[in-house]
Amino acid sequence: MKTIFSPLHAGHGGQMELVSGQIVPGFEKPSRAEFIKARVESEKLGPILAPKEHSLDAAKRVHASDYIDFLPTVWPEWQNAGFPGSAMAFTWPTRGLRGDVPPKRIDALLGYYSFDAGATFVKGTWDAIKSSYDVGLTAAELVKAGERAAFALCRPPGHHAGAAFMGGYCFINNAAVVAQWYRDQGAARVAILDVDYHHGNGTQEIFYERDDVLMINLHGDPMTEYPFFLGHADERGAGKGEGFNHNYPMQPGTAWDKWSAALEDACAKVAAYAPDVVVVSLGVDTFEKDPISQFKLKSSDYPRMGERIAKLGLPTLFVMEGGYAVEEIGINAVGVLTGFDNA
Ligand code: OKP
Ligand code: ZN
Repeated sequence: MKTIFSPLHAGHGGQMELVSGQIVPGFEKPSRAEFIKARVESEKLGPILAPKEHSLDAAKRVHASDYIDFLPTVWPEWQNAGFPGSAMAFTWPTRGLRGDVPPKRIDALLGYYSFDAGATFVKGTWDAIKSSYDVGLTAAELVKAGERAAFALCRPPGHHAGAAFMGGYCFINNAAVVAQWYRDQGAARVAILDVDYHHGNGTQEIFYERDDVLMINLHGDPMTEYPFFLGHADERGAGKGEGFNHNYPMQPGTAWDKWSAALEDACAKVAAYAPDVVVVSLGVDTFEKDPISQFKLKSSDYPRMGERIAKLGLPTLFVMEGGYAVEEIGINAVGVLTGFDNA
């Protein structure tokens, strides 16, 4: 299959993040995408193409317009304010505070538009976000034009970003953008299958009250795993979306036997829904050696994941999300894709 990739992702680098009371170098770093690209080449997955530029209209179909307009202003405003370091929130409008009045200071606005301190800006961040968005849409167009599948090598990832907030390394929700784009191009139903280790809280929020986008998440139980405040099994959708959101929270230590049983159930739901296209939020942080995750999938499991998804027999768009075991990230992500192609 074809891969869409942009070198502009690399300008989003050098971030620090808060882990267990310490500020440490960010796990979501540029080498992730470079390892994946190198593996796409060495495995001869297919051609690697540059993204086409797109207007932000498709982003505003799933995100609040003011949120999307805010993102490119962050770094220039942070510079104007004379703040050092990377642009990062430090106050959030949680229970008991006003969440409806945007303040007039860039560091405060960052809190207004985020749910954690995990989505930080440096000089090249906006260009990377925009390139990741363009990568997603360009890959989506390939599948719309008749390719069986395509790989959007997105960086930064997207699935924690909600309609009007960033967080967890995510800014624009690339999977949500492409799902909506397919609907706007005439698809009657779209299924999103999120196999990243972390619950895709942003994607769930965006489609929670809709029956035209089926949302399925396999992830670490939020009782003990990030993002903690969404992703429980009883979240089944609301209004006409009731029954169109499915969560499979799993315990630390989960390996292929239990994980693949959840995938089997998820695939049965996707098949029953009969979507026009499947969008896979492809995180490979389920890997046994992932530095921030607790599942135990092995490199040999990823091709089997791809084979199972291929068995659905549906047009499929893979959108890159997480995975932090940098040495193996290419082996595992491209393992899914070759497993799919060879099925
Ligand atoms: C993004 B994606 C590690 C803290 C982790 C954020 C994780 C974001 C994951 N102790 N904080 O879903 O891979
Ligand atoms: Zn993740």
